[in-house]
Amino acid sequence: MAQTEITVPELDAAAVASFQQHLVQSNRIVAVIGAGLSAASGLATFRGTGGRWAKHDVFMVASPAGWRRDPGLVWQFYAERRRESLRASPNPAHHALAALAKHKPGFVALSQNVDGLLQRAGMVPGSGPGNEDKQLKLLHGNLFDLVCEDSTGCGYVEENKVEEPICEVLSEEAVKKRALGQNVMGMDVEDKPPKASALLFEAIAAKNKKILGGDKFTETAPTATDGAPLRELGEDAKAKMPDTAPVLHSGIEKSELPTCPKCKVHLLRPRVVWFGETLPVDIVAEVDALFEEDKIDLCLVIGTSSQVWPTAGFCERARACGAKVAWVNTRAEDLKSLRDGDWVFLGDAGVVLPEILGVYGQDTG
Ligand code: BV8
Repeated sequence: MAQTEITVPELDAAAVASFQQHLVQSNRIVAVIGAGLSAASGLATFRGTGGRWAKHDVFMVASPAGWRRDPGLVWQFYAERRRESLRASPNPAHHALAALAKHKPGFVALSQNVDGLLQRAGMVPGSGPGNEDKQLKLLHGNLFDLVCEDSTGCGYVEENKVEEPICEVLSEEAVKKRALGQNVMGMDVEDKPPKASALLFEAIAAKNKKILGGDKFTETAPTATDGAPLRELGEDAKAKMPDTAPVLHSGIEKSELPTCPKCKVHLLRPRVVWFGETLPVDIVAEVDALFEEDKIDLCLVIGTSSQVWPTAGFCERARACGAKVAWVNTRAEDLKSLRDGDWVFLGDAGVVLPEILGVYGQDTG
């Protein structure tokens, strides 16, 4: 996947100099990382223009309710992201952070990203007994780890499963043919692939809002008309859209999805943290311990809209430990808890990070 080149305005030399002066003296450094770190690798973020949540109802593909309702749709969403991430390469920002980890043993990266790119740049993830000192904490999990959906009764885990496809129905061809969630229950995909439209996704969201209130998504049994065949919806169809738009279904049966090889009963799912699920307990404990330390010298907030909790609160927790804060983002409006004295470096992380980290962002060889 081509790396996207984004030109950035010149950084303020005085700001860079004062940041680097602080960096030299910093031992305990925390980075709070979001999808913007991987943008230069060609991976979509979540909430920006063209972001993932513009195309998918987040609660249909990244929540336990969405999984219970249609695990095939959830798997289609993650199968696509696995392929995109495997095709992408770490960009200079990933490499700069991996180099910083070698120069500064007190550096720890708290990443919301599940794309595996920091690992491929050389950072070693880990948490829990014997791994407390690992410098990469995967707050929201990893696309390439699979777990049994029965995490308590079975608990099967398969790490770094990069083989593609995971199963026939999730192959690129099969997913394209089923056009991610655009199939309607009972429709024979083979000869009549339906053509849903953005209008339909809007109608679905409107329906969810009408039924459920707000934008929370919980299971809704499909109504009788939900299976109604999709019609090619032209512009003038807006007015005629039925008030009960068909509920989208992947059309994938559970039997077609990967089954846990240990219990042979439940499905395998991606080991990622969905909305409404807690972050991995080991990581929560280590993050709490980190923010109970008496001194954090520097907090880098990189490529995140700081909208997802509890990660969105980490910057303030670092400040409470004495940290000075540096922001790296393309959008000033996303610097949620900016304070006087913070460093603000607006631009593509792929360009800015190597520049501000200087020698600390260069490999020790
Ligand atoms: C939980 C799955 C508790 C993996 C994701 C208060 C406290 C606790 C919870 C909550 C709370 N309030 C609300 C909640 C619930 C919820 C939440 O936060 N909701 C939000 C939306 C209000 N939180 C949870 O459910 C969390 N669980 O707290 O458990 C609990 C306790 C008891 C019982 C049950 C639960 C779980 C959160 C994890 C959700 N899973 N994804 C996946 O599919 O990837 S979240 C999703 O958002 C991704 O993981 C993503 O990483 C994360 C954050 O998004 P960002 O990375 O910031 O991406 P975004 O697109 O938003 O922004 C990109 C930024 O980059 C932008 O600023 C852009 O300007 C910038 N940028 C773009 N290009 C570049 C760039 N910057 C630099 N260079 C560039 N080139």
